[in-house]
Amino acid sequence: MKKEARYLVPNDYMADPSVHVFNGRLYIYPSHDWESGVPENDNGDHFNMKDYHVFSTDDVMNGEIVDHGVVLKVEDIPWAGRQLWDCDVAYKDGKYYMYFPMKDRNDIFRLGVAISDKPEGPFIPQPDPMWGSYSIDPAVFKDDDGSQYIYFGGIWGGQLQRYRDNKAIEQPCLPANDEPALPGRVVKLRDDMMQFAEEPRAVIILDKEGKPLTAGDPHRFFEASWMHKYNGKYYLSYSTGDTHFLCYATGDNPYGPFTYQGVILTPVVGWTTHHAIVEFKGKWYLFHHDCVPSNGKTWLRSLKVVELEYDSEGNIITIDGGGE
Ligand code: FUB
Repeated sequence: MKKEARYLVPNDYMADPSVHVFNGRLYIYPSHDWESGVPENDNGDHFNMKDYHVFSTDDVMNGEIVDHGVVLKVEDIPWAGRQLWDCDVAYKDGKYYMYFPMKDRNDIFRLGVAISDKPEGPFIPQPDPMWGSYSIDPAVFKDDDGSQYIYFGGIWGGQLQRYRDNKAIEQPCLPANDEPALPGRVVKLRDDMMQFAEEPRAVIILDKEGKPLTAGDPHRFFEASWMHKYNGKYYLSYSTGDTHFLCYATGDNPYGPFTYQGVILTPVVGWTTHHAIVEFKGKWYLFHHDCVPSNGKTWLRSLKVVELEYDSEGNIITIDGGGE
């Protein structure tokens, strides 16, 4: 289905939106793309982001989008190497916690935490990354009982193929096309929100026959996890990376397993696809990005929003991304 969409920040390149409603207002936490001159490769070196902005609004499709400015930057993070990719923010007991992936000085992606008293930041980084953290794309989900979980992980440039059972392995290893796909990860956060409360678990996505999606399946997990709840069901959504879809799978608890359901967004203009799904003032929205304004430059992406709809059975109605 083709639907009316809005570019949210027409004067700058912003990507990878995480979106939450705090104190009745909608806050957007994107990555900040820029022309760094680093050549494009499968490792994602061209995504050489160095700071984050926060945006907020009280009217998604028509209202003013307030830019709260730079809220965290690479040079303020004590363990910094390079590349601030997709972040997310969670709230607990009067504080806002930003979770962000960045390569350390050994060029290994870790997840960091930065703290603020306000949803719009600025965020003060902790001296070290979270213990036992690895890979990219943290997305925080708060369940109805107050427990908070981080979904994370991404293959290729996201480095997930370098880990097994949460330990680094000597040789990176991607499964063959007929083997189960590499799963994303989910982990409960400790009560103080600063560390994992347990070992991260694999997020398994099954087909309708109960078999794990294979590495050769065009709808398998690649990166950009997001979790939301609709009518009591857990909806895991994610990007399929090199096949350029946003897909979803449903389950009955935050750990899964999840059963594959379908495509949310068909390919956009641009290589990556990334998103957040949020309810605000009684409507559901898909926030994502594409490269139309930069004429297809993969590393210069623009934030977009479109209304999301479900049918009477709770299936998400597929949106036309306008690419390919
Ligand atoms: O922005 C860098 C990476 O591109 C993100 O971490 C991925 O999800 C993809 O959007």
